Amino acid sequence: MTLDLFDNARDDKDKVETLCDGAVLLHGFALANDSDILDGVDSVLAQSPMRHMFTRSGLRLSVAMTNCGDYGWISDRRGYRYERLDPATGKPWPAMPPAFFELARAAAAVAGYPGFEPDACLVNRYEPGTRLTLHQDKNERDFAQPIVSVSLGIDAVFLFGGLERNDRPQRLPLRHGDVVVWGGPSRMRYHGVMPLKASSHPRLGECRINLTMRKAM
Ligand code: MD3
Ligand code: FE
Repeated sequence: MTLDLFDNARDDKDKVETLCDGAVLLHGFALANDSDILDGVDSVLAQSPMRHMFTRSGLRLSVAMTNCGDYGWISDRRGYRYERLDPATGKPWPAMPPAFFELARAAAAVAGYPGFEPDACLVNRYEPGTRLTLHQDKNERDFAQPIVSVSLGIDAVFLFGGLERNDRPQRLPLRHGDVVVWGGPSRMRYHGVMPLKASSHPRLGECRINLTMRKAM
């Protein structure tokens, strides 16, 4: 049985909100399947553990990451790119759990992007104080493909800016179960995450997990 009491406490659940041209926030869209999704996260982490990657210039990323799917996003002294093998294990990334794929596909369809078939899922882990600085996602081959992000665990304040780094970003609170689809003209917007405030989630503890599903190749 799922914790319906918590689900029902969310009066915004099932609200579909257009954030800007091409970007849609599906409030609580992952709540109905959240235990399958979290089981999927556990199985991915058991095969390809979370790790802190480094940038080309040798800086350690404060967000811990791993991946699943045919391709995984990595950063190291040679830069950012997608790879078929996990450098930590030498093996292919874990298969994308069906619950991830189906959620991404369904969310993309609701947002107006039917037929989405992600081949990569980046799993990001934030702890209180962790932030993600403004950046664009541009390591994927086809920018016409949307990106689907799933927020799990403690709340975050997401920043979404414009197409220029200097455009003042808007702040958007994201909660456990929220799904955002970024496509069309929003796909190349700068975005980031404010330093996480301390709080606790019943299943994940003092932690936020974000899944970012993409068509990398
Ligand atoms: C807006 N992750 O991994 S997901 C990332 O919460 C990343 O972990 C954030 O940005 C996180 O690259 C945000 C939401 C997101 C993802 C891709 C986007 C927003 C986006 C691409 C274009 C515009
Ligand atoms: Fe990003």
